[in-house]
Amino acid sequence: MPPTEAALQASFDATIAHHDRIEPRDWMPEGYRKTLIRQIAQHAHSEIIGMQPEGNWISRAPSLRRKAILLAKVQDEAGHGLYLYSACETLGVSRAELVELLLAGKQKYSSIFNYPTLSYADVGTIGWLVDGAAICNQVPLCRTSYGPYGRAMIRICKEESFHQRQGYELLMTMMRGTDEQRAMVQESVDRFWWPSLMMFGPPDDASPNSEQSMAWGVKRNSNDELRQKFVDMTVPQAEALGVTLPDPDLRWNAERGHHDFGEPDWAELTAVIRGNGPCNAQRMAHRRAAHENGAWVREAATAFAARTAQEAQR
Ligand code: FAQ
Repeated sequence: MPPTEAALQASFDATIAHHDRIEPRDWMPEGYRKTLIRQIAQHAHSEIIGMQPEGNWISRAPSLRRKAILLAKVQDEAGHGLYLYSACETLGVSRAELVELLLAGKQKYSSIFNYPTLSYADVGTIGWLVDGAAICNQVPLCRTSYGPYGRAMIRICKEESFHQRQGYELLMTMMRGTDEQRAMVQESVDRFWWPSLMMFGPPDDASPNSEQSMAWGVKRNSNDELRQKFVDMTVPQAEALGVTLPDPDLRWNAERGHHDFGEPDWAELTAVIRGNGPCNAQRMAHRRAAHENGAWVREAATAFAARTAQEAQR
């Protein structure tokens, strides 16, 4: 006799309670599957759309060395997108369907990639702050309860750490340069600081998904916990760099053992998530055009795979 739904649920609950992993072959509640598809797809889309702001500077990198580094980083982001789409496919949804949902505006990508990159210092700031925030958020996801997602995150986090260091090294080099270069770095940090804090999502009391996602072990920490961790990690790095973080309320609180900091503009985050950020329309138009221009590659690859399979059968 097949196990009852109650028995399957009990076995799922026990796996979660033991911090063991749920694997694709295991029974899982529909809500758990949907939450994972939502979060992993959003993450995958973020990696692919996230190639655009930095990709903007590949043809204008200041030296061959910087160009090679930037090309490698942007290629890594494409790779992260692919690992994540693959992890998502284990939940019974195809990559083609996920891309359609993104293009139809039914799935999201990270707010941070809707801000423009106005100078080469932004390449460094994205590495330092945006990859830094991504690492804070993603290291705990290596222990997420869904096996394929956690395993993809382990590999991604290793590469993200390298990305963060390349950004910091670029900014450090600029800070050791001319007054003009130092001003470029400060101006870039001023623009990216608050949007980086918004990457962690709305505050906990306005985060509809956190409670259930944490109960299922999909998320291991709340949005505010991770935001605090990021601020505490970044302040000493800013001091070492010699840049100011644009928050008059930022100070060490000895009692809490953490930095206090100002409130991000949550209305801005809502507007950006709803599609009204500075670059939303541009990012989606570019993604749509890339998808359409790539149609012949997908067709050719599919035809080649079918022919190879036929030949193998013969
Ligand atoms: N942007 O209830 P919550 C990278 C949405 S790193 C857009 O708190 P949740 C690396 C949220 O989806 C960036 N939407 O949601 C890189 C939900 O809407 P929904 C990607 C946001 O899921 C670096 C609603 O608001 N990282 O790409 C944002 O529990 C450099 C309510 O929010 C990940 O995706 C936002 N910032 O927590 C690449 C990490 N925040 O779906 C290139 C994995 C919230 O119900 C260059 N994801 N929303 O319609 C997560 O950890 C979580 O999904 C959160 C949101 C923390 C982002």
